Amino acid sequence: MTNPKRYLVTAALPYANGPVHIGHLAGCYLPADIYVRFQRAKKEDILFIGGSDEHGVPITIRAMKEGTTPQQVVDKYHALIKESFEQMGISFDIYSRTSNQIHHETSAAFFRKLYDEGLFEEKESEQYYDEKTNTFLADRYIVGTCPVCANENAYGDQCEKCGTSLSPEQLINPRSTLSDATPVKKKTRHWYFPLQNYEAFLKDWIVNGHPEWKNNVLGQCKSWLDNGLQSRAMTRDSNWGVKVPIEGADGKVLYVWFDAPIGYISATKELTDKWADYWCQEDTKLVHFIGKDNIVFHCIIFPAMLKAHGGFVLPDNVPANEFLNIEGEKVSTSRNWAVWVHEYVQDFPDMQDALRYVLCSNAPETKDNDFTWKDFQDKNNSELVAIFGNFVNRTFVLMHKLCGGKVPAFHTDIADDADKTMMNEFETAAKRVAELIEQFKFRDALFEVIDLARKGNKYMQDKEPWIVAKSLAEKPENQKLIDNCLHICLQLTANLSILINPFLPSIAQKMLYMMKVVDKMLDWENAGKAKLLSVGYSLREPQLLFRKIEDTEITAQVEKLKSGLVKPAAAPVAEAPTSPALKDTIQFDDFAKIDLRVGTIKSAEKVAKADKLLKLEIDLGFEVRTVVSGIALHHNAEEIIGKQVVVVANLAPRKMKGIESNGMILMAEDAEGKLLFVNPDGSGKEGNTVN
Ligand code: B3M
Ligand code: ZN
Repeated sequence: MTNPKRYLVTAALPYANGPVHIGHLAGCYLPADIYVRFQRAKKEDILFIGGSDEHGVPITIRAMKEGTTPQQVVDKYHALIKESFEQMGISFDIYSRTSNQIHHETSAAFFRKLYDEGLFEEKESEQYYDEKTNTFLADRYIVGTCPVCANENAYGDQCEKCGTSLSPEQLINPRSTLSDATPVKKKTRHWYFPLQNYEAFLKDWIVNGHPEWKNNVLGQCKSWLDNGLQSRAMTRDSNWGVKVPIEGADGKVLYVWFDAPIGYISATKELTDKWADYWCQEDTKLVHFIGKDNIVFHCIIFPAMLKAHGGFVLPDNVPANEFLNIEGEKVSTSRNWAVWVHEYVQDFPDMQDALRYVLCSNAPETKDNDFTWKDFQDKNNSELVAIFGNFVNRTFVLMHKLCGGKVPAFHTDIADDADKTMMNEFETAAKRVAELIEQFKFRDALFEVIDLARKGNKYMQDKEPWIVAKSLAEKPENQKLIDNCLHICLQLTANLSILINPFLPSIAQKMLYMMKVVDKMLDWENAGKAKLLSVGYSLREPQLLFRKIEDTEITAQVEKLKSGLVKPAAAPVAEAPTSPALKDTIQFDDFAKIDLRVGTIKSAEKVAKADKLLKLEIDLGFEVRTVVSGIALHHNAEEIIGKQVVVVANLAPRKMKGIESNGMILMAEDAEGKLLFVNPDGSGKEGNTVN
């Protein structure tokens, strides 16, 4: 849409059944926020709508498992999520929740209108039911043995071991994940929305109307449309959710994916009386920011609902992102393989912008991407600190040292090509950044900003005002050269603050403070201008914009991630399994450095004042070694004498409780964490290598 009159931007409503992690930020909230901050700087009329999705099965299940009520679950997580967004500078105009009265009314009225117009099909079907907990079971909540590969924990919709698509009927010994009860079939009535009736409209609207949508989004839409759409139940049997507004529909609520997107409308109503201007006028540009798992709901189902209802604008774009993996593995909330936003802000206070930077420059815009702590450190230290921060800092330090703390004049008579080229860059960069943001290419846009700072560094390095300063005694007229260089660097700094503002808003604020200018300077109309700071204006001392991140901080985070990992529970959880967290790959040469030998334990005794330690004498054939080992809680000293072990024989000696330990023994951990001998049959020859 060219020249919309107003913008309405939404970001997916997170389920209030757990905290948000950095994958959520990178996938949806951060790009939405950058887009909105940019449009605000352009003085566009824009609303940014968010809120918690507080209905649906995951929330009732979480409550059942935690022995609390759904209300307690959503209260807790709504507050936590809202705070995390605030701490990360996600600048919603409203962050609402779907449990609000206004949402229940709005979504019920929406449903009722479609119902009154006869747009639903009412159908009876048999569904699985758990008689112990009195709940109808979605396929995901039924597990049993896979008929293909005999995996005992296959889900009712798919076996994740062999990949076969299943229906609950095919499972051998099906059981409910809620209570272990055998599910029974029970009749139930529901209202179905015939999506197939909207297929022609959707095809035309998406395929012909929006060829500019992102490839990943169009691809998913086309595959849904090509496969043919079907009626979808828009109600569920549950007591948690928006009550179905029809007589005799007790115990039934709206399907969570029916009510949740209407939450965008309810939240806008809650925010402003003028909500209908945004939702019902054709010249509104509606943009939904979401993750890729939400594409069908925002591009097919919700638009069909809006079309059926009538009177609402349809989304102009749905710039969905792919997923962000962590240290090479898929995020898994059930395994706790995630970087939680509320923990990040605790561990790195006042560093919201460092994370915003790394997540944006590494955003999964076109394909899944990986977040690693090492990369976080590298990007922070070598881009933010070394390029952007360094440029601004040097500019301020030199301006105080060589220009009396004031913006020096620009002497056109001696301006050279380098000066002119640099100044032209302001405008070029500003244009490019704007274009890229409009196209939802936030990574590229951010790269342009950093690149401009990089050019600033190069320009200053070439001009060397600190060297020129040494010639002043002989050639006082050289001050003009210094003035020109720092004048340009300062104007560039002002430009950088405008360009970085949508991405790193708190850094932009710090820069404003240093330049002693007000917010107004950040208006996008100023971007690209060569004269933003007035000559003679005195500026503050530089402040450090970024700080370096130390190796120890990174190691601590990696440790935390790995040690917080929850081992898979006996009962399966409704999430795709992932491979275990392995240490970094090593090369064969690294492995070959370790000398492993067979040894026999000759004696063992407890180490005084150390519960866990045993002092072992181990016969390696060629010598007897003393090794101190932390296995005392697992094995009695007497019982292990004569046992064979694998010894790391070339480990550097280490003192433990005053005893020098010369090596280490290898043990295996069982399911309960007990340490077992790895070489139980005892037929090895002492001193032999282990390969
Ligand atoms: N709560 C799913 C999710 O968090 C869902 C989004 C609703 S957007 C209307 O991925
Ligand atoms: Zn299987």
